[in-house]
Amino acid sequence: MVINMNKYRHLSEEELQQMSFDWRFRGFTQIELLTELEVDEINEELNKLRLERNSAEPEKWQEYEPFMYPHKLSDKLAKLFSHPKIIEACEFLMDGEVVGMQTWAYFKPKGELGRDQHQNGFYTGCGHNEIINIALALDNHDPENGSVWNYEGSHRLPVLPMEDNEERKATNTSNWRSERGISCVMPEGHDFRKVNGYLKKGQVALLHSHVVHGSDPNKDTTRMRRNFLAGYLKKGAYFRAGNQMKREPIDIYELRQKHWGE
Ligand SMILES: O=C(O)CCC(=O)C(=O)O
Repeated sequence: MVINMNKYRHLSEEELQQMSFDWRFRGFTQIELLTELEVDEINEELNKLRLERNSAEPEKWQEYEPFMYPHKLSDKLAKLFSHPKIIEACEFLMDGEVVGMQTWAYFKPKGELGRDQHQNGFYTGCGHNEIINIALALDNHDPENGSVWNYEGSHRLPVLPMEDNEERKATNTSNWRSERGISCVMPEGHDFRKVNGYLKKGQVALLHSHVVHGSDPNKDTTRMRRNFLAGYLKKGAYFRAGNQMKREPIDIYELRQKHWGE
């Protein structure tokens, strides 16, 4: 693929070539973003927000429940959400301008269950390749601590039918209902390869709207698995607000200007 490098300031040609290949054939890709020290600062900030939330409403929150829209409460996280390299990657992969959609943070301590297999497009109702969800690894992620796995190439599938499992549903927390108990059904006899996830602390995974993915329980006895997640929509594309996330387009270029001066 010939890439017009004049358009890109934050991604190298090698990164763009790799991303282009991954997007075409795999449905997920990853880039380097932060140093370990920078991630430590993000972890500190998220931990502070989580503890404040929990102590403000102890009846409502379990210790490690996901945190919705943390960027709204923290300039540090708003800066991360509008990171120029992430925006550039999303513009490249969706071929156009983007708006911000959502942020949240996951804290997966040992023993925490994973998330059932799903396509993000099912929840947001977006068209093919019209939303990208990213996950910044705040620890090293691997199968032992329950990393996200993907069915390679499954982004070429349409939105799949969903199947309920009442027993799994009961494992959700009362404030975060979409983790378990509703999973997509893969086509019978499919031969998509399940690819385990490995991310180093500070790397970012980008997921195509339709790639089928999920995560396993954290079986590690000592390590957490935390991540900062964000969604970026192709400008003008349809999306569903959702009962839980109540999505609204966020002007990510305004945030980038404020925090990065570009
Ligand atoms: O990190 C996880 O356990 C799951 C993340 C995920 O599935 C998603 O962001 O759509």
